[in-house]
Parts: sequence; structure tokens; C-alpha cells
Amino acid sequence: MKPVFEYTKGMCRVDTNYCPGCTHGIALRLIMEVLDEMGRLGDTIAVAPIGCAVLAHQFMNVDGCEAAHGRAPAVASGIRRVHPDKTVLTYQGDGDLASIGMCEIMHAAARGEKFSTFFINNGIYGMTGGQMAPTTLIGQRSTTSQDGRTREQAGMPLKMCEILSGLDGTVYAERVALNSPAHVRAAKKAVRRAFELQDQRIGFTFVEFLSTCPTNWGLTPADAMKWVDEKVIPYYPLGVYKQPEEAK
Ligand SMILES: Cc1ncc(C[n+]2csc(CCOP(=O)(O)OP(=O)(O)O)c2C)c(N)n1
Repeated sequence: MKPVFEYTKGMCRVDTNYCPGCTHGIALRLIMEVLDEMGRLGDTIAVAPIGCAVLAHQFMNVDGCEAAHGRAPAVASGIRRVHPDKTVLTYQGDGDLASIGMCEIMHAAARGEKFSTFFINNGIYGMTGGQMAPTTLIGQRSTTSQDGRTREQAGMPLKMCEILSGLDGTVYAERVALNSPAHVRAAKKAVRRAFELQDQRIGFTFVEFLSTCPTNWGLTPADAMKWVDEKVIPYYPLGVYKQPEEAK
């Protein structure tokens, strides 16, 4: 009998410790599934820094390296130089990548570093209890914006796909979501595209996953998925923001 579902070899067989309804697990599974399908599990190095992203090291069945908060792009840049033949990735949250690590990601992309960054945008600092992130939406409540973020007090949320696609070193930037089967299928294609372009060693590749944090959003897992459709996608439109000419 042909199996219809198999546990990917890319994920270690340990229980998840992500919260119910958190989409970190879906993003990780997609990345690991694609690496498995591409036959790369044995020659990949994954860098995950501080935040709920750090838990990924328990699940990813590839070599890995921890990085200080925000510094994964710098660590991955070094790894790429020492290991020109490996597949290299960073797996980063929005507080990590767009706040404390903003400088690192901008310069890695501007340098055209030949690794792939997977960006988990859940609009909040999840691990530390729900503080406002650079990606928190206007009106969204967090522990540091209890009546909702305002433009006057905190400015506008950062759109990392748009920002990074404006840099010449970036060859691919796509924003995907994880809140429906159709979105998950599209997200998997984006992950594959990022790795295929990394193989060409032509520049920096970036996939942003619109993600959920039901625990800190104060929503049920099902309502968090709806919230992505109703509030998050309208501000952060899905799509390919940059790709090589020949891929268009
Ligand atoms: C240098 C440093 N500053 C601050 C912290 C505290 N800290 C741990 S996780 C985190 C926020 C992570 O948020 P995000 O990157 O959005 O990831 P999430 O947990 O939401 O997936 C912060 C500020 C730290 N560990 N190290």
C-alpha cells in the first residue's frame, strides 16, 4: 500500500513545545520537508537565534549553530565562507530580524550573501510574553501597547519583504502565509524556490511567513488563523516581491 503521509526525516522525533496554534511548527516542517526532498539533510547548516525560533534546534534534523539575538545573518555569512558547498539557512523571528537584528539582515542582504533566510513574522515578541515588535499592526494590542499600537507613539510596522527586495544583493523575496492548506502549499513552493536559487549562488534569498501567536494575541488557534486573513494579509500582502528576470 502506498503511504499517504510520512513523518519527514528532516524533523527529529520529539514532541513539539510550540504553543497550540503556533505556526512555527508548520514553517519548520516545510523547510525540513523540502531539504529532505532535495536530498540536503546531510549537508545543511541551519542558524537559529533567540526567540521561539531557537526551539527549532530541537526539531531540525540537520547541523545547526545557535546565534546571539539578531545575529544569525552574521553567523550564516561566516559559515557560508567556510563551507562554500553547504546549504545554509537562517530561521528568525520578527523581533529578532526586524528589531535587534535589523542591521545584520540589511547588510547581509546588501552584500548578497548566498544563504536563505526564513522569517517568522508573528507580529509580536512571542518568547518574552507578547511585547510590541516592529511588525505589530496599528491597533494591535501587546503588553507594551495595551490600548493598541498607534502611529503617533510607535510609527508604522516594518514591511521586511518590501525593504529587503529593494536591496541589490537580494535576488528573491516572497511573502507567504500558513493559515490555510492553499497557503501552506504555496509556502512550500517558496521555500523550494529559495533553496534552488541559493544553489545558483547569485545572491540573498528571503521568505517571510505570516505566522500566528495565539498565546500572545489572546486568540484561540482557529481565531488566530482568521485574524491572519482579516488583519494581517491586508497590511502585508502575499506574493513574490523580487525574483531573477529569467524566473518571471
Ligand atoms: C541580547 C538579548 N536581548 C534581549 C533578549 C530577550 N529576548 C528573548 S526572545 C526576545 C524576542 C523574540 O521575539 P521574536 O524574534 O519576534 O520571536 P518569537 O519568540 O515571537 O518567535 C527577546 C527580546 C535576549 N535574549 N538577548
